[in-house]
Amino acid sequence: VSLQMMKHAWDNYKRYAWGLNELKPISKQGHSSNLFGNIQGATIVDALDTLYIMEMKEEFKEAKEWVEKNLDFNVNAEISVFEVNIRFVGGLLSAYYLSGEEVFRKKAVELGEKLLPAFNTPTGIPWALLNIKSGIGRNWPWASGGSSILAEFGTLHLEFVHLSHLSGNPVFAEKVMNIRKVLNRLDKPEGLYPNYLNPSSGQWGQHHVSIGGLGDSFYEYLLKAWLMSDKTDEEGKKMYYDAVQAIETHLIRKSSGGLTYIAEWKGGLLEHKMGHLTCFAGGMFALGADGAPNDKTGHHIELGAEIARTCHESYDRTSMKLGPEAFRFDGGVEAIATRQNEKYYILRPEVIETYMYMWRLTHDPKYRQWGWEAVEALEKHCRVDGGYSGIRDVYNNHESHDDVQQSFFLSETLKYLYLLFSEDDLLPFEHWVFNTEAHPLPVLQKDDGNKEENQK
Ligand code: DMJ
Repeated sequence: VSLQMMKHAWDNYKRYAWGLNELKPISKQGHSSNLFGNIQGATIVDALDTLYIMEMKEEFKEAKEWVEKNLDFNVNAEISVFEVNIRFVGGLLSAYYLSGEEVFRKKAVELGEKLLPAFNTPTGIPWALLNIKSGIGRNWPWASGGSSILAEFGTLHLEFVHLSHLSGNPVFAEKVMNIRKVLNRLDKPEGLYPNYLNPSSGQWGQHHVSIGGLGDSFYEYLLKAWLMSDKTDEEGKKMYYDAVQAIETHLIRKSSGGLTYIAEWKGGLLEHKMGHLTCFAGGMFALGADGAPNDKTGHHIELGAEIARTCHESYDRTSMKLGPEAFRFDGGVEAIATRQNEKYYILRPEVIETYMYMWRLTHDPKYRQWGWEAVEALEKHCRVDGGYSGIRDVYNNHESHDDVQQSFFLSETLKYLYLLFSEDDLLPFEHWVFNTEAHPLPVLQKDDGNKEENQK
């Protein structure tokens, strides 16, 4: 089924928005997001590995030809360093590792080089935004005191390690190792990482802590850096398990109805709200369970299972059976959105992602059932003639479509659904880690370096 969904999403993108970043499935035209500046083709690059894994060979071929002929980084464009890294660099790296086609490696390294000027700050903590022609960077105007964002500068590690591996140029890995060094020198309030860090002063901005938006994938990349290093990156490992410990103590709570959730922390006060983005953490806890110190393996799996259940409840308590952007545990509600501007669903993957990890790690059939409920809801409410669209209010009985088919719907949501219903030996976790946009990157085997040494 996810294959047919992919076909519908892809065919319509091709018909109405080919070469542009995303599709507007209701108005049947291209959608340009300023996250990618003038770089074009986000959906194509994000979808490459999904097409490959689903064995959609014709489509993969036409996507590859587009990349060869049209993917151009010599544009005068201000881009989001984070978004371009996770979607374009990540997408190209995966396409290369899966297919072995040189063009993807070349483009990934070329783009990586374009991103390097973002690190030209007093601390080496990169800017959020970069003009890839002039090399001038800056931060989001809304970010606390000119800060860079934890989930943005903390979500470069996996891709940059692979860029060094594939190019032979150590500079990429050096840049991301330095980010860790800066973080490790800083005092952390209660062992937590604030979402804001000023790249000039090297000081934290506002003490807001979140495992959802602005924080999320920083934690994910600590764990995955360790896994991707064939469990040799002890620093990443320690930072991950220490962070989880602090998160458990200060952020994880249980509602009176028995639902475990991850709250947000604002200068010591809890906001009892959980974002859809935060739901990825169920899968993360389960994925990290195996390496948990002090006999905590079972506990981390259990934590993953509880987050999965809470996030399923957030879906189940809506009329459309699709989850809201954020849900609350206060004012007498549990796992329900109370504010109008938190009731939307934009085809995000995190809940299905967690079902996929929980399925692979426990084989409890309920995760496939929950995934199937999501498929039915997507087909009923998000599928339109011209592709798939987000929904403005999941508590309403009538769809109001937002008219955007997000590129991550093809790279993540549909890929995780496909994996949820596939055998475990498709992209097995021993050999692959998924970047935060669901692009699989191979584990770098311990003895690889030696092999190369030996060959010299
Ligand atoms: C994706 O780009 C990535 O999953 C990112 O980590 C968070 N936001 C979207 C999906 O919701």
